[in-house]
Amino acid sequence: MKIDGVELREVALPLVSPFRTSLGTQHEREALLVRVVSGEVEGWGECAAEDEPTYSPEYLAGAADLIRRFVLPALAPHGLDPAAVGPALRHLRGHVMAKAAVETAVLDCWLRAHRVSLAQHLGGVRRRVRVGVSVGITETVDALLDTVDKHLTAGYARIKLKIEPGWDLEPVRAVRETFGSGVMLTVDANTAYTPADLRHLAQLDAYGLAMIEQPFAPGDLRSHAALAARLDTPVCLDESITSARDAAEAIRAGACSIINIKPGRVGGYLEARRVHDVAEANGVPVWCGGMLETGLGRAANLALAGLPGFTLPGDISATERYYHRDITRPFVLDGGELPVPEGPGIGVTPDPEALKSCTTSAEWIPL
Ligand code: OSB
Ligand code: MG
Repeated sequence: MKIDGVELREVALPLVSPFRTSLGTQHEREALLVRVVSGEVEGWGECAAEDEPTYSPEYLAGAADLIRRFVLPALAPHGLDPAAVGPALRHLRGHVMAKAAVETAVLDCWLRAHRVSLAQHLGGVRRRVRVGVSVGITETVDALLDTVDKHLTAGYARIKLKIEPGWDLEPVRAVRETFGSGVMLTVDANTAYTPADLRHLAQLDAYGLAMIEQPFAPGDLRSHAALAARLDTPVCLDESITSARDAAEAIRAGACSIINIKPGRVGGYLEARRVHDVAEANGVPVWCGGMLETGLGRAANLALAGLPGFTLPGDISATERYYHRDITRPFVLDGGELPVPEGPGIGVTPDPEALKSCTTSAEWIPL
């Protein structure tokens, strides 16, 4: 089968409420969608890159440029073959999120043509997955307690608090004291600390956290290992892990005992499965991270989260936590779980009206 062409579409979806992390505040999610067309079949991939290169070195306009200029020409000779995408793009250094978006669209199209779901293809074993919610930094501790209360009432299986220097011990203690020891609570610093903060971070051990996520710079495995040696609280890596090889290295270095797997950050769902396999072989639990995805990315993440090693609740929240109006059917929380889509490919498609109303640009590139 041949790829007829690829559409690059940029969308902008206002968030239900602003999302503040140590990296900045987001009011809307701008996203790049890739649509691959092959005959009567099409497939979708959502690029995890954000509008600014703060979480990752990639950014939306850069990803679109890379896809246009280098990815599609390299892909053209291969036809519709998901297994060929990785090898065909290996000579392009980095840009894992841009590559992942294209590979996902090719994979979705190919799976739809073969009437196989992404969950089946990846080796999923669950029809429903437990999910958590990532709670941004708020103006006051009271506002944080209100937000957490709302999410616990909704039934989320885990609460993750974003932290940064000046917003860590106090909010964590307040949440723990207010909601009790039964709540699975974690923190995520998005690299906001330095090795000099080790003693300060060690005080988090008092609050029974299920993990501390990425306190230090992506390349600083040594400080993560030093923290892991000092704390009872497990250390989880996010930004540091961009491949299965990174995962093996981080585990060997003692830098983490849990891994957050984001398919975009590791170059796609096929590499995400390899990260999962490496972690599983080493007894390291994993969970599926989020990038404030639209329903397209969320559907695919749910398929991944059904793999056996995903034993911790992921950052895959219900649609209403992110958007008033998503581009796909909404995902609704049920007993702290979301259903893994069952249809062919990623199992969802955009609603044409909703898609149109949030589109800021669209470009058709014949192959
Ligand atoms: O570090 O996990 C992160 C969102 C954007 C960039 C980085 C992160 C996040 C989140 C949100 O925590 C998770 C979600 O999509 O619900
Ligand atoms: Mg994170």
